[in-house]
Amino acid sequence: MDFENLNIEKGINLFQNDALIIVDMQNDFMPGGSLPVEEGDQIVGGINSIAELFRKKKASIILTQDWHPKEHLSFASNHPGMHPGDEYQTGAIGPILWPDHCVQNTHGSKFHEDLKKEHANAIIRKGYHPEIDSYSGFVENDKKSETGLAGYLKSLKTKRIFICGLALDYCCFATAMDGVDFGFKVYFILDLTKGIDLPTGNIANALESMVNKGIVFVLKESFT
Ligand code: VGL
Ligand code: ZN
Repeated sequence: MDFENLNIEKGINLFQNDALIIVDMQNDFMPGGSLPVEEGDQIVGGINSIAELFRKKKASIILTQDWHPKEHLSFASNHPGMHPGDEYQTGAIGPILWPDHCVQNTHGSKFHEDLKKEHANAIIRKGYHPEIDSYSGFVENDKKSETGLAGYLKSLKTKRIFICGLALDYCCFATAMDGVDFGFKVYFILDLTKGIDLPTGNIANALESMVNKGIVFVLKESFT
C-alpha cells in the first residue's frame, strides 16, 4: 500500500471537542538522535501550524512523550549479546529491540526545541515500566496498563482525534489503532508524520491496517 493509493478527506472543520495528538516529537527521534526517523525534524513547523488551528478553535492539544528508565527492556543494551534491530518478542517487548532512546531526563527525551509546547493541554508519558514497552499513547504493549489518555479525552467529551508525529509505523500507528478501539473517530495526518520502516514494509503494513480499521487520512491542507 502506497501513500498515492490512499483516500484523502478534505474540508475538515474543527470543533472544540476535537483533539490533536502530537506523538513523540523528541530529540532522540530526530536526525542526529539515537533512534532517528528520517526527516523527522521537517514536520515540526507543520505541526506547530496545525496546533495553532486547534488552539484557535479551543480544541485540545496533547503531546505524548516516550519516557524510558535506562534499564528499559526494549533497549538492546539490556540484553547481553543483542543489538538494536534484532528481532525480539517476549511479553510486552518487541517485535525488535531498540537503541537506548528517550531515557528520562536526558536531552534525547526532551521535545524538539522548535516544537511549540506551550499550547499543549496535557503531556502523556509512556514506556516508564522497565519491562513493558508502549507504542500507543493509550495503552502500553501489555494491552492492560492504561496511560490515562482515553479517560482524559472522554472527560473533555472528545469525539474525534487527529494523530501526527513520530513514528508513523510505531507510536502513531499504535495510537491511531487504539483510538478506534476506545471509541474515537480517528484521523491520521499523513504529511505530518514520518516512519521508521523497520522491518522493511512496516509502513505499508501499518497504512493498510489503518485503512481496514476505518481510520481517515488527511493532509495539512485538509483543514479549512
Ligand atoms: C517509538 C520505537 C520505540 C516511536 C518509540 O515513538 O514510534 N518507536 N519507542
Ligand atoms: Zn521507546
